[in-house]
Formats: sequence, structure tokens, C-alpha cells
Amino acid sequence: MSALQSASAKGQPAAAGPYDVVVVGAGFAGMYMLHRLRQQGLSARVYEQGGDVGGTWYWNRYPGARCDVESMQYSYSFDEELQQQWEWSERYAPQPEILKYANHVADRFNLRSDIQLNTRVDRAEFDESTNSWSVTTSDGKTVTARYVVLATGCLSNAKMPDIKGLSDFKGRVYHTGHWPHEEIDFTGQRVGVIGTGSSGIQSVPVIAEQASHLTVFQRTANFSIPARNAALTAEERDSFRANYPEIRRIAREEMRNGIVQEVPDRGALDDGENERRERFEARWSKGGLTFMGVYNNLAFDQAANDTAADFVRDKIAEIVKDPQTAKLLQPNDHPIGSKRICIDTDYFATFNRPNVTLVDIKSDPITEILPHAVRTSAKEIEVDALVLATGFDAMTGSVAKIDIRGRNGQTLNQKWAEGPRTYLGLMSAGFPNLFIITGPGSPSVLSNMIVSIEQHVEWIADCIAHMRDRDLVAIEASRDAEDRWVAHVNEVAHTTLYPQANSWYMGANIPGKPQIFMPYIGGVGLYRQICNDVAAKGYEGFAMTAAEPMQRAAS
Ligand code: NA7
Repeated sequence: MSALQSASAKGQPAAAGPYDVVVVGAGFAGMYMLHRLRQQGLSARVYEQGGDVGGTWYWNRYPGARCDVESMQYSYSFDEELQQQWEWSERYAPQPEILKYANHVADRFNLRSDIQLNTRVDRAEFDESTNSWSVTTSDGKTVTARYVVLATGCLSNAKMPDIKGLSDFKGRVYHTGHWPHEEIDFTGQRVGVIGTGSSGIQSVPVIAEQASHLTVFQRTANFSIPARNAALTAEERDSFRANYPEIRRIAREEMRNGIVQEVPDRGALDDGENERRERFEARWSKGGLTFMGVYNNLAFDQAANDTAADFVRDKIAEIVKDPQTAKLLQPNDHPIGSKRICIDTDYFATFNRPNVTLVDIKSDPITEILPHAVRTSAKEIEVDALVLATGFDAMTGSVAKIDIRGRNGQTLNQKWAEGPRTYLGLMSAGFPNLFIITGPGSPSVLSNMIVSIEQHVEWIADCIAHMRDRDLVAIEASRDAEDRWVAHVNEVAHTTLYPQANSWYMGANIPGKPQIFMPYIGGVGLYRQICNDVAAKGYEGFAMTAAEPMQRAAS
């Protein structure tokens, strides 16, 4: 047994380290990672910058926040009793319920004793002489650990827009990704929402019900499909529960995005116009993300994609009464689905309300925020409060905030200056014993995140067990394997229409960020197979280092 393993084996919570593993983040990834490591008798310390567990669902408390994956599928599968017992109330769980679930998991599996809240990891430095990491946290302490696992989330670094005068605004300013914990009531207020991605689209209808007037500042119109959210019936819940093993297996192995749905047997142009319209109508009525699964070529073929995009544009024109507003709300600069499609409740209909105005800031850009108003090049709009639904520095943003130093003192930010480089999304060459959960180069944000999280946690836990069983002390992605993987991720992305959009998948929403398609689009089933094959071949593409004889003797 190594010194790094001794604390947990004595059955004591290791308060001061050293630890086998430091986990950064206590969202769904960090919590399950901790649970698995403990099951393997390893000591782990989780640092979480938030005041409680839950990650994304701790921060994103904005009105109307909901998951866009159905709750019976957006849930852990690793514990049979948990999935049988938890009662999801609605088809799409609202944020407070998902946060309650995260807290329930923390309590149920007794995770809290190893999670240190309100603590950021500021720095992690690899010591080549001991093959371990030195991790410095915002409370000024430094601990060592054999491994570091970044469970920092893909959408956790909220992006404030760089708009002149924003700091002089006299009313309150809210970012959807940093929403206050207290109830915010906009009753009687003139509110401005900037941003019409998923967060804007979810919050606008709810804010419109409270505000005396709501102005939505739209730079890019987005495709959105009705959620058709509803209470789950006991029969629906029971049907999932009875079939969970098979449902979970299909999600993991057979679905590209980890969400069980009907699999299309044809492309959009294989049907005539009437039949195609009927199929789109059926999916529109059903609602939800699976709209894009109606045909098998919407992500690949522009002409096929156009049929779906036209259908949604027509729907917008049908719903929105004012033709000029409808036109502005019709997306026309990217293929449908090439930005994550949004799921809404009454978003487009909200623009029929007398107290809601749409301002197109593409043709009439915001020039300045004044103490009581938003000024565009053509007008001044008085507002009492501002909601910034302006998104995140996605996938790499939270990792980039940590000063991570690998071999020869190279920082991860230096290495990723031209865009993230990983092998399988799990590790980056030059940074031994540093794992990333749902990192760039893995399916992550293109999938049901919990499916991808569980797969990564289990792969990492198995890898660490493999190393421990063989007295191996370091694992590192080889440059060759990484180069090949990065090329593959790119190649697959460019067989699709995704790179055509200025999306956060591409880093396009952050000025100066390298524009590279970050997630792996090959699908979760294929990706899992690749990861499993790599492990079965003795972690092919990874170099492993054995313990020095001295270290081994001490074990
Ligand atoms: P998104 O999807 O990145 O949306 C951000 C929105 O904010 C989008 O409409 C942007 O317009 C707009 N934006 C960003 N910066 C500005 C500035 N400076 N001025 C005006 N408008 C701006 O973030 P969300 O939080 O909505 O959703 C993120 C994911 O969370 C979502 O995909 C789901 O997976 C869950 P743009 O399109 O860049 O022109």
C-alpha cells in the first residue's frame, strides 16, 4: 500500500491529505467520481467552489430553468435503488428538483464529508519526482494527490458581455448562470434580457409574466422546439422503472446522444413533401430534443436540414402574430441543430404579449448601457433590471481558470493556446495523472451528460484500479495517440453541418478563442466502444510508469 493510499484504508476521512485523488467540482461528475473512488478504497477530496453540491444546477437558478433531457433519462443509473425510488415530477425536471436530487445523492451516499465547499482549486502542479500533484486551493492550503480529476463542468464559466457602461447600470444585473439564491420578483419592473440561447428562451416567458415590460435583445435567432412539458404519470414512471436496465443499455450503446428515442430509418428527402410534413408535425407535437431525430441525415445533409429548418420557420410564422417580429425570430444563419437546439414553453407566443418587445441587435446593435437604459444605435430603451443570458466560456473555460502545470512546468493553457488537445477527451499529453470528465474531444455536451459522466467516471475508476493493481504510478497520453485523436475528432466534425454555426461548440462565442469543434461527434455508443477497446488493449496510446523499487518496497 502506498502512502497515498493509506488514509482511506484506515477508514478515516483523510482531512489533510495526501490523497489518492483530488476531484475538482461537486456536480454530477464529481459526486459520482467520489463515490466510485471510495468504493475502491481510495481516499479522495473534492473541492467545490459553490456553496453546495449540484454544479450547473446549483448556479443556473434563473426563472424557467429546466433540463432539456427528460428527467427519467437525465438521472444516474449506477444505483438501482436510487433510480427505482426517486420520484421525478415532470417530463423535464425544473432546476430546483434537479438540485434536490443532487443533494439527495450527496446525503444518500454520505458524500459530504469528503467535499469541501466554497473552495476553488487555484493551482495544480505535477511533481515529476514523486509522480503526484500538488493542489493549491483558495483557502491557501496545498495538498498532494496521486491523481487529479477535473469534474469542472462544460458550461460553468459564465460569460459576461463586454458592453460599454454595464458597470454603471443603476438597476440590478443578473447573469442566468450566476442567479441569486433569493427569489427575484420582477413585478412592476421594466426588464431587459440580452441573449436568446437556451437560457434566454427558457427565462423570457416566465419573466414576461411578471415584468411590466420586457425587452428581449436578440443578436441571433435560435431554433426552438416546444418542450410539451407535463406532469409524469405513475404509469410513465413505472414503465421506465420496469425497463430501466434495457433503457439504460440502449442509451449507452445504441444512441448517438445517449437519449433513448425512436431511430429514424430514412433521410428527409426519402419522403415526399406531405409525408415529410406529417413526420415533422408528429415530432413537433411530441416536443423535445428528439425533433432532430426524425430523419437520419439532418445533421449531415444541407438540403435535408433545410426541410426541418423551413418547417420550424413556418411554425414561428404561424405562432407569432406580428409578421416583422416573426421574421426576426426565424433563424436563418445556421443549419438547424448545428447550435444546440432549444426546448421551450411558449417562447415564440410570448412575443404576442403586449408587454414584450423584440429588439434586433444585429441590425441595431447595443452601443452602451446607461444608468437607466440600454442604448442601441437607433434608440434608448429604459429598463429597471437587466438579465444577461449571454452564455458560457464552454468546455475549456473552467479548466482554463486553474493554473495547471504539467511536465517541465508547461501550463495547460499554454498547451491549449491553439485549442484543446486531448486523447479521448480524457487526458492531455504532458499532464500525467490528470483526468478530465466530459472534456473536449469526448461526446459530452452533444449527449445526455449523465450518460457521458457515468462512462467517464467508470473508465477513470477502472484505470486507477488497473494501475494500483500493477504498482503503476503514472499514466500519460502519448503525443501520437493524442494527435491521431484530435485529427479524428476534427475529421468527424467536418462530415457534419455543425462547424458551419458560430456556436459555443466551436468556441465562437468568446472573442479570441480558437475556433475548433470541441466535442466528439461520433456518438456515445461508438465512443464508449473505443474507450473500452483502448483499456482492453492495456491502455493503448497511454504510457504507464512503474513505481521505483524503493516505493514498491514501502507498499
Ligand atoms: P448560449 O447558448 O451561448 O446563448 C447565449 C446568447 O447570448 C446567444 O443568443 C448570444 O448571441 C447572446 N450573446 C452573447 N454575448 C452577447 C453580447 N455581447 N451581446 C448580445 N448578445 C450576446 O448560452 P445559454 O446560457 O443560453 O445556453 C447554453 C447551454 O446551456 C445551452 O446550449 C444548453 O445546452 C444549456 P449569439 O448567438 O452569440 O449571436
